[in-house]
Amino acid sequence: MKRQVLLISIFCFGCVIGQVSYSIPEEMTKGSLVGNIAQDLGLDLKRFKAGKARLYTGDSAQFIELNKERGVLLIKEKIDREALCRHTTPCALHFQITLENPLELFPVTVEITDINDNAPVFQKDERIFEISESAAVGSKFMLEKAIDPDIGKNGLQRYTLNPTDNFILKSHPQSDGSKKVEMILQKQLDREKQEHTSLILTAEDGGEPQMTGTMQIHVTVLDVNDNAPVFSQAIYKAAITENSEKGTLVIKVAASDADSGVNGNVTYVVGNSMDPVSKLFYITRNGDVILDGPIDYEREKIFHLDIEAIDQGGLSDSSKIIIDVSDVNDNSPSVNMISTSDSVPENSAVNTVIALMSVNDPDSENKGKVNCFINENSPFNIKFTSN
Ligand SMILES: [Ca+2]
Ligand SMILES: [Ca+2]
Ligand SMILES: [Ca+2]
Ligand SMILES: [Ca+2]
Repeated sequence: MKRQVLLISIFCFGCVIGQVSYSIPEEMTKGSLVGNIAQDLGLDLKRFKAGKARLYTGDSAQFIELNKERGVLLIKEKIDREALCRHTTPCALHFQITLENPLELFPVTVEITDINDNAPVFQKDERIFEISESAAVGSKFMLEKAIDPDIGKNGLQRYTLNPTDNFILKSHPQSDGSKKVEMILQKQLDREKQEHTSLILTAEDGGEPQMTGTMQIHVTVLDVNDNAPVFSQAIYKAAITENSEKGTLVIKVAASDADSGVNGNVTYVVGNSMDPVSKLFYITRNGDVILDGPIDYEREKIFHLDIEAIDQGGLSDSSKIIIDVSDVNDNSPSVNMISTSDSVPENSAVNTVIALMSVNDPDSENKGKVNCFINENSPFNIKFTSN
């Protein structure tokens, strides 16, 4: 740094006697050479010493000192252009070299040029946004500006935002030369796909080497109820044994809802309360379908139960449960006399019908199969007229 500064420090504008200007970069270290003032004023060192050469700054702070013996101007105190001039250009120090016997006065100007010694800086490291997933494309979100106290191309040049999946940057030049920065939604957010996004806003200056400042932008996507519950199956199949007790679990059903919180909170109901079937079953919060009444295979062998899943926002899905009732042997065969004869003549022919009866068992298959017997020693026999 020191060496580079020394090399570029001196500019003597034509060396007009009586008026000297130098141009030096800011931040030169104490003791660095600003200019060979005696030579540039065309004076020899004897005159400098005899004339008691002095540097006069008036009231302003003295950043530069005169070395009378060598006839040179040196840095007395490191100069920070940003502190000295802020955004004013050009930034210059004005002072006089005075001599006595005879009295002479030489104005000197030292222009302080900018170096890129400041990175753009954001006031905060991060910013949090909470944005509804229903926010419209084109929605704008104001971002904080960065500050770079350097000037010209060493000052703030542009902003970038990464990644750009959902948001793009837009900056508007302001009257004070700064830029208003907005983040614009360019693709709809979807909480169900991505609830949190982190972006990096970078501010760049145009210096060499370039300096940058960054800020983290955290976006939390707020949920809206944009998903209905969905049953895991369009049709469920279940089986239950008749005469099962109240409270028996028939089947477990489930519907999922991609939303969060109450938007995804699903409750179940048995559909169509007008249907007597709906009185026989109920569904718990967990989707357990529970028997709530008597079921009799002989009365109903199959149930079609309509069910619904509803979220707190009122979105719903429906499904069906087909419940097969299985039979148990809960009926004894019954014998019903259809007609009987009060008496039978003793000379009745063999195979004369003397009584008609029906035998019935409403249970299914083998459980309903009936065998009929009659006393072996009696003169009567049983014949089947049908199944
Ligand atoms: Ca600077
Ligand atoms: Ca800068
Ligand atoms: Ca929902
Ligand atoms: Ca949602």
